[in-house]
Parts: sequence; structure tokens; C-alpha cells
Amino acid sequence: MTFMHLFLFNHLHNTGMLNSAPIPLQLQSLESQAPSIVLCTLNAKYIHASLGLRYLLANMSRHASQALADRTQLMEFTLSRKTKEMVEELLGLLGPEQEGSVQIIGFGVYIWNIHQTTELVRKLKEARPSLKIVLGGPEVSHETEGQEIVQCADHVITGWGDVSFPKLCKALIDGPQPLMKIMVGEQPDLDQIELPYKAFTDQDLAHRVLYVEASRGCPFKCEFCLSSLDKTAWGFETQKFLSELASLYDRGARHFKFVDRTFNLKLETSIEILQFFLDRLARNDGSGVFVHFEVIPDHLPDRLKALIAQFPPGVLQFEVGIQSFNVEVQKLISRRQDNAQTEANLRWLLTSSHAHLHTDLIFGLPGESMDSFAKGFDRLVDIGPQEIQLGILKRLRGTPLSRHTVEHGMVYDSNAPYVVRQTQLLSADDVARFTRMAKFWDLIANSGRFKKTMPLILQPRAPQFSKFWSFMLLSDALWTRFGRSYGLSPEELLDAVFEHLSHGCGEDAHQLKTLLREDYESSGARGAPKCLSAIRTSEKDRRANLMALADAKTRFSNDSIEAVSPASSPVSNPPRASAAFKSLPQRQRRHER
Ligand code: B12
Ligand code: SF4
Repeated sequence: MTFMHLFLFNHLHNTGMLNSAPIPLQLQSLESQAPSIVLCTLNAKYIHASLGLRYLLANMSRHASQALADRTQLMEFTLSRKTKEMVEELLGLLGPEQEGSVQIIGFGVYIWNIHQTTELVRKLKEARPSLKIVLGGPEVSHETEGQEIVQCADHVITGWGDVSFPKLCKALIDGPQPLMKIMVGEQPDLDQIELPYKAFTDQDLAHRVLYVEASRGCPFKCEFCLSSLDKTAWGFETQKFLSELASLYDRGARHFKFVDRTFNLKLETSIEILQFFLDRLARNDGSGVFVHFEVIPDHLPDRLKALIAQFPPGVLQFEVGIQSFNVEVQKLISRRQDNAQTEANLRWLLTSSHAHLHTDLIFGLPGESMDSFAKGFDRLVDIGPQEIQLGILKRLRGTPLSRHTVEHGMVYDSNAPYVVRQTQLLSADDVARFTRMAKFWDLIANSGRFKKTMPLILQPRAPQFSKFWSFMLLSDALWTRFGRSYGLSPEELLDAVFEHLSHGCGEDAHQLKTLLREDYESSGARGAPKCLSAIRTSEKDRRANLMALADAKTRFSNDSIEAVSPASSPVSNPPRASAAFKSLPQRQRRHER
């Protein structure tokens, strides 16, 4: 072992980049310590810990061998890391090449990291051609022909990797050598798969979202979604899963995000899981619990409702995909959804439970026009969920959506994330206009920063008399004013909303300021929006201001007083974002996307 390698190894341990505890220098030997297999992925952000890789890690001993499990390590990065640094860290972790020994890096490849991972794989292969690169994950599981990353890699496992990755590593290290480059991942019964939850470190528990999974797959066939390719949904053994959940809970975990495609599919399992959390809430150690589930909206049996209603505020979050209320569109994309039942269930959740509802709509589906989307939007806004995420259609590799491309004039970006650019019913300008609206909707509606003012913003106005179009008008005005939808301070936004509603729509300025001031103050921001500066003062300040104004009156003409009044200072020099705002989370417990 070289001194350099020992130094690097200890450095990685000490900086927390390896998962295991540091080992005393004198006990180390390169052969025994350096891993031969590294599992790597680039997560969207640090808070997302990869569940898929933890499954692969947890199954090494069962489906390869204990010896190989001992020589496997996890290394996660985020999208913002520089390729050069990642190359150095990965090669540093593996240590120098040893004659006759095999070094493997397995990458989890997803739509959010395909560009960076391609670059990383290319550079790794340039730096160390003997390295075996194995790919897996949804982005390399379909339409792999012609994918640059696949060309650079040695092997690709499509679909599930829990069993096939350990087996492939064993074959690469111990022989016989695999002949196929692309192999279909085995899909065993779920009791053949080790659960991965012990692989979450205390660091993960303290700082990251814990993804958990009570079932895999989905029986539905919505054509835009990768899960539509699954034949059905499979459940992990509930008691085994709950005992892992209990261990995580006892170790201090409180925030859980279930990645099950449809949490409310199997009533008995859903009930057991909700009861698990209710039991802990009933004991005194239930504080800080937060649980997120993805649910189908039209299936909420009474027994489930009875449990949901028992949760206190701030604990339950449901992600509810509505996608479209348009029956024709639903038919075209094979989405079975009872709209009346959906609406009734959403209303029940909003009135009879404390669950936070994060709902999704997709813009750009085949058969959807701007006006039909507007109708669905208005319907959902009227129901009143706390959040409406306005997503734009993406054509995910492998999804059956492609069958509509010709007939419905669908044009998609050829690069990930393959966003729709235009359709037969939506021009490229419509899509661009809506994309801007979706961003402003996030800043204004979903952020919860304009709660009091929202009814005025959404008030249906001529000529369309629709909430969708009222917000679109605001979005157009914001775009004209700023030419961007990012980097806007709350003060800039507030002034622009004031300007649009008062001058653009003729709303009463005084009433508007009152609403905006309440919104601004309850958001916690402490800057000085121009439109509020005349009224956002304490009584003491107000008196002082009045005296100063009276004093000024004796010295200047009325016109001059207008000129020095803060309320009328020039708009061309907008205030910068206040430090208080920058330090606030964008949206409390917002669904991280
Ligand atoms: C968590 C999650 C996220 C997180 C990111 C998590 C992270 N690590 O950074 C967030 C919320 C940010 C996110 C966002 C998005 N997501 Co998402 N997300 C998921 C979700 C719900 C769970 C992933 C998971 O943990 N699954 C459980 C594990 C066990 O499965 P797995 O990850 O697929 O891993 C298995 C195999 O893939 C394979 N495997 C994985 N890694 C490796 C590595 C090797 C070497 C091998 C051999 C095998 C292998 O083996 C694993 C075990 O069997 C999935 C849906 C789902 N339930 O899977 C969607 C999913 C991954 N997301 C998807 C999409 C489309 C998106 C968005 C584009 C949605 C949008 N907003 O429009 C965004 C993109 C974000 C961006 N920044 O660009 C698609 C993926 C499409 C793709 N080709 O990658 C999925 C599959 C949803 C779907 N059904 O369509 N997402
Ligand atoms: S959108 Fe939801 S219900 Fe439809 S196939 Fe995907 S996971 Fe299943």
C-alpha cells in the first residue's frame, strides 16, 4: 500500500465520505480495506438518499457472498458536484489498480442525472479503462440503443437490480464472465429481497428524507408513467416491513416518504401502516412525525377515512395525481379515474382531515387544449387543495405515450427530461407561456405567500371569466415586467402583483394593500416593498412619520413631498431579497422536486 493511498483513505473516512467508521492506520492493508465494488448515484439534492442503491447494497451478501458484501461501498453525490472531483473521489475510494483484481462501479441512472452521469462515466473510463462500469435504473431500462452512456458502459441491468447486480458482480469477480452487455433484471418474489433500511446511517436519519417502500409496481396503465409497464403491484410482507420501520423510528427517524405508487391500493396494508403511525402519535414519542404518501384520488373507503381523520395537523401529506379532469384525455392515455368520486374525496380530505394535499396536473397531454386544461384547473382550484403542482408532460423512455406522437402532433425535446414542446392543440408559444405560468404559480400560489390576496388574483375577469386565465394574465404581466421567473425577491413580486391588480385590473388600491401587507407580514419577510412602505409601520413610526411629513410640508411644496415619500420612490431600482427571506424554506415541508 502506498502512503498516498493510506492518506486518501483516511481522509475520506475523516471527512465522512465513507459510510464506515475510520480504521486505525496500523491495522489497514490496501487489499483488505479498499472496496472492489462501489455503488454510486447522483441524487437530485443532498436530502434525497437513494433507496435503490441501498437495496443493492443490502442484497450483496444474500445474492453474491459475504466477502463481496464486505468489499462493497456506497458513494452518493449531488447533481452540483464537478465531474473531476467525482472521478478523483471514486478512484481514490477504489485505490490503485491491482493486477488480476476487478474493480466495479455500479451507477443508478435516472432522468435527473443522465447528463452528469454520462460525463462521469466517460471520464472514468478515460482515466481507468480496466474499470467495469455497470448501469441500472429507470433511465437505462428502456430504449437503450443509441444512448451514449450505454455505449461507454460494460454492462446494463434493466429493471430491478436487487438480485441481478450482486450476481453480475460475482460473475465479474469470480467468473464465469458474463457474455451479455444488456441483461434484464430478475424480478423475484419480494420475500427473496433483503430490506435495505439498516443501510440508512444516523447521518441519513438526521439530515435526509427517508424513502420507504411497502409495495412495488402499479396495476394501472396511465401512459405517461413508467409504472404503467408494471403488470401489477407487489406488496412486501407487511409485518416484516413494519418492524424495519419501527427500528428506523426507534433510531429517531421521523420523516418518511413512501414511494409506493398507490398507497391506498390494498386497504388492509394501508390500515396497518396508518395505525403504526397513530400508535406512535398516541404515545408521547410521536412529536415531529411527518409521513408522505402517493394516493389515487378516487379510492378512499370509509375505514381508511376513519383513520385519516385521527391524524393531527402537520403529520400527513398526500400527493394526489389528478393529471387531467378531461374525460376524453383520460381515455386517450388509459387513465381510469372517476372524476366525481375524486372531487368528493378531495373535498372530504380538506374538510374532515388535517392532511396536506399536494395535487398534480399535467399540461400538454394528447387531446388537451389550453381551454380544456383551464377548465380542469378551475375545477381543482375551486376544490381548494393546499398545493397544485403544474407539471409539463414528459415523454419518458419506454412509456406507451409514444403511440400518440404522430396522430396528436406531439413534439418532445430529444434531451432529458424530454419535455413536450408542442402538440396538435398547443403551439410552442402556448407551451412556453404555460411553462412561465407554472413557475409563477409556484412562487405565488404554492408558496403560500399570497394566501389572503389569492382570491383577488384569481377572480375571474373578462373576457374569459376563468381563474386560470386570470392567473395567466398576471403571469404575462410579471413576464413583461421582469423577463424572468427566477431570482425575484418577495418584495419585487409583491410590488408587481400590486401593480397588476391595481393598475391592470382596477382593484381598489387601499383594500389591496391591506391584503398584501397581511400576506407579507405573515410570510416572515422583513424587507420594504414599495407598495407597502407607506402603511407598513408601527403606530409609533406612523406618528413619527406624520410629524416628519408635517415638518416637510412647511419646507417643500406638495409636489416635493410626493417626491421624497418612500411610497413613490422609483420602481426602476427594486429592493434586493432580504436576508430573512433567503434563509426561509421556499415552502414549508414542500414536496421536493
Ligand atoms: C424519489 C423519487 C424522486 C426524487 C429524487 C430522488 C433522488 N434520489 O434524488 C424527486 C422527488 C426529486 C424526483 C423527481 C422527479 N422524478 Co422521480 N421518482 C422518485 C420515486 C418516487 C422513487 C424512487 C425510488 O426510490 N424507488 C424505489 C427503488 C427501489 O426503485 P429504483 O430507484 O427504480 O431502483 C431499482 C432499479 O431501478 C434498479 N437500480 C437502481 N439503481 C441501480 C444501479 C445499478 C448499478 C443497477 C444494476 C440497478 C439499479 O434497482 C433498484 C432496485 O430494484 C420514483 C417512483 C418509484 N416508486 O420508483 C420516481 C421516478 C424515479 N421519477 C421519475 C420522474 C419522471 C421524475 C421527474 C422528472 C418528475 C417531474 N417533476 O416531472 C422529477 C425529476 C427531477 C429533476 N430534478 O429533474 C420517473 C423516472 C423516469 C426516469 N427515466 O428516470 C419515476 C420512475 C416515476 C415514474 N413512475 O414515472 N423523483
Ligand atoms: S400515474 Fe399513478 S396510477 Fe397511473 S400508472 Fe403511474 S403510478 Fe400508476
